[in-house]
Amino acid sequence: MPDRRLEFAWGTDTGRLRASNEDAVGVYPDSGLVIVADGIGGASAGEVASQLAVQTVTERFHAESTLPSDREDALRCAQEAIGEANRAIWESAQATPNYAGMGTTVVVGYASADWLIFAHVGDSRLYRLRNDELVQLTRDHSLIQEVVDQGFFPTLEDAQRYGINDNILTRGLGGADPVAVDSGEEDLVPGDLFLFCTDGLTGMVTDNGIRRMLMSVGEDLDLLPGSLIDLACDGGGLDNITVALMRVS
Ligand SMILES: [Mn+2]
Repeated sequence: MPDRRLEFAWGTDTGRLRASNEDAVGVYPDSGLVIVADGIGGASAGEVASQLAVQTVTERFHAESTLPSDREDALRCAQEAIGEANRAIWESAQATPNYAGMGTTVVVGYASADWLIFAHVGDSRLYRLRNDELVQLTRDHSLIQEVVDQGFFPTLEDAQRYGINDNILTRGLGGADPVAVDSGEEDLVPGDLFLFCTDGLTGMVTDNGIRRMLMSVGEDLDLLPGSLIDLACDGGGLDNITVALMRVS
């Protein structure tokens, strides 16, 4: 295994309002794999869906004796893994009446020494902080994002202020049909800090608030997940909060 020069830290929290945590997170520092999912569904179904997504993607990446070694293979692996997770959730929902209608978002990242590929469905996000500039690398599959894309509001925050519901997904895992997966890739630069997160963070904290918190990180990356979760709780903590960080050192 080459020296990846990558550090990871992560955390998940129920927040202040919800009775249970339906987010799920899987981080595998030795593999360079990060998975964050935000489940939807009654009873404990959302929890089942998000955990099934993390488990299926984890198993798909570790199924071969070697991990994907180039971007093309890695992107294909991530897309196939998300497709398999979509089917696994749908099949589980068909088999168990309590799980009917369950679904989940997912955002997957897989990094080698020099690059990161990512793939996602839903409104869980990936951000990159580079030179103190925060860029959202994923585009939400949500109603409010579509309203912004159609030009009704300049930003998500404007649409939110106007009262557009920010909880309606236009795409998620758990449907009968193949799911369309969006993906991308990044060249890694020393100092880059990547944040994978659920909407329990981004619904409670502005991008600028996230940027300032990421910029405040010192040597100890392990402190950052708790600080981001505290920030989301201070902002209301109305939803489950999950964050996973990857730093290129
Ligand atoms: Mn959520």
